[in-house]
Amino acid sequence: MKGHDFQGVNAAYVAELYERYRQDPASVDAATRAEFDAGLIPDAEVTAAPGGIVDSADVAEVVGTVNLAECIRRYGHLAATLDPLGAPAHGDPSLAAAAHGVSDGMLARLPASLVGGPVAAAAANALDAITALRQIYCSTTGYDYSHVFVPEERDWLRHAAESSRFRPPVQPIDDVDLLDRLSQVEAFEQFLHRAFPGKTRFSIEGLDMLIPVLDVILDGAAAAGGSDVLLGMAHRGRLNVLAHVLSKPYVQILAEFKDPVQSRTAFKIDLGWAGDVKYHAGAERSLKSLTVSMAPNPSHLEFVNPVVAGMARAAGTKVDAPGKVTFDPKRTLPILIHGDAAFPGQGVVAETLNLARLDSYSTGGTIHVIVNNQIGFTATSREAYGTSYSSGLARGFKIPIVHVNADDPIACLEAARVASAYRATFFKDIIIDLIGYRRYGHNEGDEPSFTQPLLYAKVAVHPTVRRIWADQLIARGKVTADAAEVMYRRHFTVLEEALASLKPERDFVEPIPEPPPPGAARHVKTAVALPQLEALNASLLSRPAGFQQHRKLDRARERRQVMLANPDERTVDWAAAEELAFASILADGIPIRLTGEDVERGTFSHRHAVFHDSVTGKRHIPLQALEQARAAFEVRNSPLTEAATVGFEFGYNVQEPGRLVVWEAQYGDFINGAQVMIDEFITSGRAKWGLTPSLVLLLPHGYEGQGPDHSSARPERFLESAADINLRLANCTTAAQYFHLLRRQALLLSTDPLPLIVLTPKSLLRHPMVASSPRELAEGRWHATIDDAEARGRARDVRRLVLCSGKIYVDLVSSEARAATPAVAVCRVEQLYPFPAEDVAAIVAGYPNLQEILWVQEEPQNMGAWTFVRSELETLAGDRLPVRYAGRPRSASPSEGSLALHQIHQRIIADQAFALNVPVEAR
Ligand SMILES: Cc1ncc(C[n+]2csc(CCOP(=O)(O)OP(=O)(O)O)c2C)c(N)n1
Ligand SMILES: [Mg+2]
Repeated sequence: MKGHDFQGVNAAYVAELYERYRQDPASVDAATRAEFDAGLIPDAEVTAAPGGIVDSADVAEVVGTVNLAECIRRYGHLAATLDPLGAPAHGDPSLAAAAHGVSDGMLARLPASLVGGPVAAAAANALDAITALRQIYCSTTGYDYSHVFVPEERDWLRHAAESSRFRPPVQPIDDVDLLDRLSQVEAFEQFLHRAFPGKTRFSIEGLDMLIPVLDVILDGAAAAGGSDVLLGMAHRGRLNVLAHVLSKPYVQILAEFKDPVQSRTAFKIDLGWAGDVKYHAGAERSLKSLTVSMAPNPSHLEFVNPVVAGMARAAGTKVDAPGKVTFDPKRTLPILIHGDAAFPGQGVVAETLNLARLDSYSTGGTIHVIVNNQIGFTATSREAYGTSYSSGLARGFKIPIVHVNADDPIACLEAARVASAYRATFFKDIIIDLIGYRRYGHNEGDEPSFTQPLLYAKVAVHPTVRRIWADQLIARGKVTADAAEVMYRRHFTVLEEALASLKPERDFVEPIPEPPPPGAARHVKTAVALPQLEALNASLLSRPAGFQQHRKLDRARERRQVMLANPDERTVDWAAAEELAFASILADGIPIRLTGEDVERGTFSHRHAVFHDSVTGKRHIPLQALEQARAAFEVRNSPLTEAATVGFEFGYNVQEPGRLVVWEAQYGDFINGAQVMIDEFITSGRAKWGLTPSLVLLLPHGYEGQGPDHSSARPERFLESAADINLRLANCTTAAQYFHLLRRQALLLSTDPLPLIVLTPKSLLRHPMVASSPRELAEGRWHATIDDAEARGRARDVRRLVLCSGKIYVDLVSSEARAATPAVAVCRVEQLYPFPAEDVAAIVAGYPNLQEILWVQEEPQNMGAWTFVRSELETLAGDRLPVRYAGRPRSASPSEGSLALHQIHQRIIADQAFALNVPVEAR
C-alpha cells in the first residue's frame, strides 16, 4: 500500500495514526491497524511538508471508504431487520456510502483491504467487502459493541461477527434437530392453551428461540468445564424453561395446573408452608457435568438478579483454606433472563450490573438474555424506556450487546455461541437482546387488542418460528411437510399422555420441605474457654514484621493486649467481642463473609477488620492471618447500594448455607432500600419456596438525636413479617450477648438455620455498660431476656416491671430516677423474635407483688416493638396485670430532627418509666 498519497490535514492525521500504531498497534482502531498491518506506510516527506503532489480525489475516496466501513461496524445495527413483525429499522444516515462521498463505482475500484477484517480477504474489491459487511451488521443481527473500550475485546467481537465463525457453514447446526426442539417448545404451549384455556402460564410464544439459545449456552458451559449454572428469570417462558431446560416432569407441571389446593392447605396449617404460584418455582437438574439451578423468583421483576449473582459467586468461591477466599470464574455461570420493559425500568438491574465488575462481587460474567417481546403488559417501548434499545443501560457498563431477530434461528444460535465464547474468553457480562413478539396478551386471559389493535392484528397472522423454520427446511429439501407435522404431533401426544396419566395430584406436587427439628438453638454451646480466647486475641493482635499501624490505633491495641487479664472486669467492648466471635467461628472451621458499606473499618470506626500500613499502604487483615483459623475470612466494602448487595448476600447464603454470611448496613435506616429483598426473599423465602436462609443483617439502631434517617432500623417491619419461625430478631445490649449471638448463629447453620437480624449499637459501641467481662464470654451463653439483677434483691418491693429492648435500657438505668425508685425493675428483652414468652413469664413470676407491666421504647408508638409485644405480653399477663406503654407518641416520622428535642423526649420517657404516681397513658 506504500504509495497512497495523502495531503494536508489527512496526511498529518495519518502520520499521527501511524506513529501511534508503531508504539502500540492496539491504540489505533481496527480498520486503520489493518491498513498498517497490510503495509501502508505514510510518506515521511509528504507528512513533513503537507501540500505535496497528491491526488486529493483518491484520498477522499480512501478516507470515505474507511469511514463507511467503520460506520457500518458501529451503527449497522440501527439498520438491521430486528423486528420479526417487520417494523422498519430507523437506520442512520452514516450508513449510506454517499454520506462519505463515495459511490458503488468508486468502491468497486478500491481495494477490499480498505474495509479490513475477514470480509476483505474474500472480497475482490471494496464494494464486495462493504456488501459483505452490510450483510453481517445490517441483516437480522445487530452487533452493538462500539462502546466496549477494551481494544482486545472489541477486536475479538469484531472478528467473531465478521469471520462468521459461529454460524454455518463454519460451525454447522443440526437443522432437523432444531426443528424438533422448536416443535417441542411450541407443542408445550399450545397443549397447555388447549388443556387449560384462559389459565395464566406466560407463554413463551413469539420468543420460542429462547430454549435453543439456552441449549447452546449450557453446552458451552459444559464444554468450558464449568460445574454450576445459575439461572434467574421472571414469568415469561418460565414454564417452558423449567420443562425443557431443567427437565421438570410434565406430570408435575400439569398437576400444578390443576392446583391441588386441598393437600396444600393441610400443609399450611402444619408447617407454615404457603407455597407460590407455579411460574415462580425454582428447580435444579444435573445436565452432563453441570448442576443447573433456577432460582425461585418473586413477582417483583428483576430483583432475582443480584440473588443469582450471589449464588454464582458462592458456587465459584473456595473457602476451606484459612486466609483469603479464592474465586474461580470457570466453575460457575450465571444466566439472567430479563423482560424488555423491566430491564431498563428496575433500578436493581443497574445495581447488579455495577456489581459485576467489582472484584468482591464479580461472578466471572453473566450471560444476559432480554426476552424482548417489545411490550410490557400494555405499555409500548416508547413508554418504557428512553434509550434506543431496551438494553441501552448496559452500554455504560461496557457490556457488548447482540440484538437478534427471534424469527431467524441461525442468527439466534450464532448470538448464543458468540455470547458463550465471549464469556469463556473474557469472563465478563454480555447481552443477547432476543427480539420477538408476544403471541397473546400479558397473560393468556388478557386481551391485547384493547390497547394494541394494529400490532395484534399483525401477530394474529404471523407464522410461528417453528412454521417459518419448517418451511425453510421443506424448501431446502431437508424434511418433508409430513415429517415436520409428525414431529410436532409426537410432542403433543407426549403431553396428552402425561395429562391422561395423572394420578392424584399430590403425588406430583413439589415435595414440601421439612423444617429442622426444634430445640437446636437451646442446646448449642457458645462459650469459648478463656485460654482459647487468649490465644485468639494474641493472634489477632500480632502484625507482620515492620508493619506500621496508624498511631491513633495504638491505644486500642494496647487495651486489647490486657483486655483478658482480669476475667471479671468489664473490658471487652462490642468490637472486640465481634472479632473474638469471628475468630472462634473460623477456628471452628466455619468460613465467614462480611460485607456492607465501609465495613472494613466500620461506619463508627470501631471495627478495623483491615489495617493499612501508614507508610506502604499495605493491608493487613488479622482474621485472615489468624493462626487458629480453619476456614477463610472475607471482608469487603460494598458499593453504595442496599437492594443489590442484600440480594447478593442472600443468594450467596442460600447457595452455600454452611458459611456465615453477614451484611451490615451503614445505618439501619437504609435497610428499607432493600425492602423488596427482605419481604420477597429473606422473610418469606421459606414459606413460599422452602428455602432456609441464614443471612445475618447487622443494623445500627438507636435514638441518639441524629434525626429521622439515622435512628431506626425499623424493627417493626421485621416483626410485622415474622411468623412461622422465619427469622430471629435481636436487639442486644452487651458485648457478651453479641458474642454468643454470632456464635450461636454460626453453630446453627446446619441444624436450625434462620435469618438473623441484629439491631446494633452506635454510640453504645464503646459504652462501659455495654462492655462485658471475659468470663461472660468464656462461661456464659445467649440470654433471650435479661432480668434486673439489682431489683432481684428487692423483688418483693417491685410493683412495676419495665420491659424494654436495646439502647433505651441504658438510658433508663442511667437516669437519676432509677436509684430513687426501688419499686421499678427494668428488664431487657434481648430477642424480640421468636418472642421468648417463657423467659418473660419467668421474670414476671419472680416479682410476686407486681401491679403492672410497662413496655418502654424510644421508637414512636406505631413503630418499634410495641405493636408486636403488646399481644404477647397481654397473653402472658392475662387478667392479672395491666400492660401499658411508655414512649414517643405515634408519629409519621421515625424521630424528631433536633438534638435538643430528642434529649427532652428521652428524659420524658425515662420519667414515665419511673414515675409511679403519674399514670402512663395506655394508648
Ligand atoms: C417490580 C414489579 N412491578 C410491576 C410488576 C407488574 N408487572 C408484571 S409483568 C409486567 C410487564 C413486564 O414487561 P416486560 O419486562 O417486558 O416482560 P414481559 O411480561 O413482556 O415478558 C408488569 C408491569 C411486577 N411484576 N414487578
Ligand atoms: Mg416485554
